[in-house]
Amino acid sequence: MERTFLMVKPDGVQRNIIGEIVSRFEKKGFQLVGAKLMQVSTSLAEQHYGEHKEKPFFGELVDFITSGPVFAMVWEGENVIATARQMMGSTNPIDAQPGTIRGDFGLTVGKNVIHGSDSPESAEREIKLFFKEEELVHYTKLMNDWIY
Ligand code: RTP
Ligand code: MG
Repeated sequence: MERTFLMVKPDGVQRNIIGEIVSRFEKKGFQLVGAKLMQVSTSLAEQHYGEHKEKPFFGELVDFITSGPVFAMVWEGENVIATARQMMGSTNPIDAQPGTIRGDFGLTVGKNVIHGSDSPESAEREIKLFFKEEELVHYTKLMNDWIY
């Protein structure tokens, strides 16, 4: 079963929409296998967003993601990586469709509420960066028989 790393960014935590966001993925049928409220350090932020190191917005991005607590999560399910990206909507909320998380809650590209892994490689890398193996829970839900 595929896994992805999702994170409610500091703006989402401050705006009290952790529950709303978790609820969307639960209702879709995905399974939460790990979660924690945490403060991201500068070093973790720089590693997490390493692919953007040369971009002009890198400094702002690191400052923003370390500006307050985030809610880090690992979710499991068939095609969860691509589906979660669809549910998040486009990076810039101007382009994000209504019904997506960024389309419904975001206004600016800098404060766009949620992060999600963009490929199986990023998912594996980001899960390892944020979670220890023992923080992830293996369990079966009987409800899954009605989903798959
Ligand atoms: P994320 O990594 O946070 O899930 O977002 P994403 O894949 O949709 O977008 P990505 O290209 O990876 O960019 C990472 C974050 O950088 C900020 N950004 N700012 N000022 C700008 O032009 C600009 N472009 C990107 C966004 O907050 C984006 O989520
Ligand atoms: Mg990205």
